[in-house]
Amino acid sequence: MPGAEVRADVWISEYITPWDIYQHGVNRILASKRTTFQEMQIVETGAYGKALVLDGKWQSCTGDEFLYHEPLVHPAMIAHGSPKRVLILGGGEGATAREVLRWSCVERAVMVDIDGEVVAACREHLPEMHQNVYDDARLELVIGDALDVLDTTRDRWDVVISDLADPIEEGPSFRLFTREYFGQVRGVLAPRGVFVVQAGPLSPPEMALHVRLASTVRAVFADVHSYWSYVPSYAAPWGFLLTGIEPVDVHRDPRQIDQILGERTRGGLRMLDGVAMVGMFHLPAHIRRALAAETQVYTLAEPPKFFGKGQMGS
Ligand code: SPD
Repeated sequence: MPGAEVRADVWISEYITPWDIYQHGVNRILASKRTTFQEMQIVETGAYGKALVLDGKWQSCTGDEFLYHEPLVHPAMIAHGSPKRVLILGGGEGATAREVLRWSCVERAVMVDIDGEVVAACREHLPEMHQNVYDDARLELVIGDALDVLDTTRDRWDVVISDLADPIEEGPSFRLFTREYFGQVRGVLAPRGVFVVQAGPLSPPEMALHVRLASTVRAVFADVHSYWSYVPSYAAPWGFLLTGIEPVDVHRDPRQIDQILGERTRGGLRMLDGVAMVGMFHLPAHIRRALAAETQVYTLAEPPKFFGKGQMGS
């Protein structure tokens, strides 16, 4: 590569499509193991800080995780207004729980992650992400299957957040991107309950997953909104789906959003305020058209098969 100064000896290579690779140069490997459920690495990269990688797929990193976790959490919390009970499905890094517990109205948050080894490794190596959120008495950590918790919980939740690893065929999460799963979530929501899903990339070659997930959520909920945030280490703008038992008002006055955040959170947000949030819900025309045209619904019989491969090497 003439003129380029390449600094790393070890690289995480994430295949974004069968023809596109995003390589992150690694300075240090902090943890690397096969857990009961998946391959896990926690690495320190040169450009984006420390990152969690599962089955070769980049999850989040200290360098830009705020561009993912703030948009994942706060629009749903704002849509509800004063959530007291919040259920987090996934979220092993602890950063989703960190954002939830910024809200002073939250009395109880339960985080359910299937992989205790990943949660333990993140607690050890990624304090920048969890910021000791596990010391907050409002948070309960459950190591278990989200589907079992949805089957057995007697609570009714004001906000449910689906922060799962992308639905690659070999991974543990693809069943949780289906109509059956979204139906189970609906069953545990409180009467004004709100649901948000991390819902895949919105780059032109990859956006089919998102638009089909939107169609799948529409099979269960009446009023579904897509929005996005650009997360540079994901190599694509990232999509989310927001819905609820009642219609969700996403086109608010930015000043009203700032007022809610000012009154009900302890602050500290880096990217999300009223202006930024309103912007996230204004998607370009080609995406809006694709969303309107899609009819495919993911089911347990026909689940999503997201492309996902990666490796670490010299
Ligand atoms: N916390 C789960 C987020 C999953 C995001 N996947 C990013 C993949 C980037 N190519």
